[in-house]
Amino acid sequence: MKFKKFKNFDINSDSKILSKNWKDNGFLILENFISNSECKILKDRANNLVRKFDFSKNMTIFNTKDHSHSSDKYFLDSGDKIRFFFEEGAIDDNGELTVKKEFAINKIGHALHDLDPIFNKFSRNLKLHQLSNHLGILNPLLLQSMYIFKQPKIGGEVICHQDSSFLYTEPLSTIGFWFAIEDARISNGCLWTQIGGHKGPLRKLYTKINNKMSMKEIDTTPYGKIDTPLEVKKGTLIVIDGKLPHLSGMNMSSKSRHAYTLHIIDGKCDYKNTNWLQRKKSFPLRGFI
Ligand SMILES: O=C(O)CCC(=O)C(=O)O
Repeated sequence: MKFKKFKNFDINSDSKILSKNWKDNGFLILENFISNSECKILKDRANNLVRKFDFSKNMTIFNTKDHSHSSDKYFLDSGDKIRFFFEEGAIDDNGELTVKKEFAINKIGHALHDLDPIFNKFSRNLKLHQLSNHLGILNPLLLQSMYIFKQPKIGGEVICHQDSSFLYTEPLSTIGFWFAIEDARISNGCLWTQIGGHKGPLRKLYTKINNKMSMKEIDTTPYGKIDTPLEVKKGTLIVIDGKLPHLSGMNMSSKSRHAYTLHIIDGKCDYKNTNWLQRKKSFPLRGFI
């Protein structure tokens, strides 16, 4: 099945077709949303943060298959911090790195947008504010950011999920902004989805039970066929409905696949205190402007 790639998106002239694509498909592909120089600025910054990171104190692996990070304080407290998570394949049985440090990190999360001046400047963007309003989020709040490396040869698989399972509001309001900082192809682990898959129910809830995070099944409807690769050029923004099932495969190629993601919620909705990501009262969520 085909979907539209907006070439040089303009919210005013594209407004109707944008709404139709969003409603029908559950995602939008906006090519050239950011420039090559913006991609370079973010990439250089992320690489610099990794260079300065002292990993001798913590080596938490990010793994979406068994959620081994779920019991890890370093992960659970990272919602309002800048923290570093390793690729599973980057650490051997003796706890030693199998690759150089700059090729070992799976992602940096989860408050780059508030704590790092470069990511803050990039994320607080009027175009994203207008787009969020257009998609029905009238009071957008920036909740979570991640710089994802999908490293060559060892870039970990992200299994099929819906973002609202992890960032749950009542009513549902989560939207993901996924910026390709490098070209994303099938070979280096691009996103895959089911067109229109957001029309199904929310299947799972990653929620606090007895003070521990657990994945609870709330609807047994199986996911549809995740048969659509979203191959995109660097500079493309993919906008993802919180209920759209999506995944990315392992990166076995020699090319990395960097992406920056930002997740927003509507401030009018109830963000649950059973979600894993919690912020201190003294560090409230803020909008784009
Ligand atoms: O970039 C990836 O490989 C997966 C990202 C993702 O699924 C997400 O941010 O929800």
